[in-house]
Amino acid sequence: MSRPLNIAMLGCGFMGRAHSNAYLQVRHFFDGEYQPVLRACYGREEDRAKLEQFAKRWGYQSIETDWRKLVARDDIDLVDVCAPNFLHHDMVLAAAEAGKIIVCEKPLAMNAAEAEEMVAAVEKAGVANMVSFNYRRVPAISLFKQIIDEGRVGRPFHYRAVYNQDYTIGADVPQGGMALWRLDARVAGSGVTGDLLAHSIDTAEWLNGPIQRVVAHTETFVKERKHADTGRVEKVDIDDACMFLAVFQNGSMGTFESTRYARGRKNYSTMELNGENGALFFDLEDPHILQYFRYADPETGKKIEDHLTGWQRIHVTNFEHPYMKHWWVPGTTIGYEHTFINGMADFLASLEGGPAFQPTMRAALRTQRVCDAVLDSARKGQWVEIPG
Ligand code: SOE
Repeated sequence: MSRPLNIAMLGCGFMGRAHSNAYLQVRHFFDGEYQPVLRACYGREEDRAKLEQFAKRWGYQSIETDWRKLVARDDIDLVDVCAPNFLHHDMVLAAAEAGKIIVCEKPLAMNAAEAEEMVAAVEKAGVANMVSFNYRRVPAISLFKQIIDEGRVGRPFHYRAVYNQDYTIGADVPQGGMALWRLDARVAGSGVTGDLLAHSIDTAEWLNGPIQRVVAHTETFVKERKHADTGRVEKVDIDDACMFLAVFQNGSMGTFESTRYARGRKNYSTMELNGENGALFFDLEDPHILQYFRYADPETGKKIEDHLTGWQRIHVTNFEHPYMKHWWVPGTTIGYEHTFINGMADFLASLEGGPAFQPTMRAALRTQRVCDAVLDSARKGQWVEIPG
């Protein structure tokens, strides 16, 4: 039997589209009781034309230009926060107060202090919640996790993550406004640390456990940019690039690099784990492939290295691979948007009594604490411990 789940979408940009698509598609591919209904979407009064177009394109039944009014509406079950980062805190607090189920885009908040209040609010209200760190739901990254959990990597020594783009190299790229709010620290909280490394940290902690301490260096290559809202040239306060070293609680060492100045790189995210008995490597520019190096048998610990040993490229599209039995036939591929659909399927399943969903806001608070520690370390030029 199908049960309607009435959605309020706060934000109609890139993530508003990705999440709306997930609600529309999820039941075409994953069975379940809850049927998402696109009840209403929110945008600012000054963006009304865009909001109306968004509502029409995705099939929202109504629009609101006051998000507080929308969050409080009785015909809404789930509030999805896809607005720019500075709004996450107030929107989540209001949604929790109204007793709604909450989906929040990453990063959870502008900083850990805000994130703590958000976690306290959703836990006090007892509302189900998820943070959309969508890359956990790339089948090859889920398989990365499965192979670790199967004990095939053994004692981990090194974890290496990169997340590079190149779209802000031009000094004439403005900061702020609808498209480029990620360059405005007052709206985004931070630069690549909160926007890109938050993804790398979330997957790193999921795959390799908690990070204990970090030491970081950040750089802002273009110091002033025209602001799209004010028209004035203003100081740039975000980190354009960030590199940090990490020590994980399991004793392994990590390196993380992120920049929006890596000419040629559009959304280049890689991760590698080197363990005693094996290694794994993933590259988002080759998203269906997981590379696996098998050195020893996990059962016997016996070395299996011989003249055939080498990196294995697993094409993660078979029915036995994570999520893939819901999609097409083996060998055919899925894309970026499917990571949001896979995530929504897991979240809806958790609401229906299935496995608990991760990451919740509590889990995302850890990522936020690591981001804060990275930025703090870069300011101080010294190692910083992660609290909690
Ligand atoms: C930034 O360009 C961005 O859109 C991030 O905000 C997303 O989280 C990332 O997945 C793709 O890049």
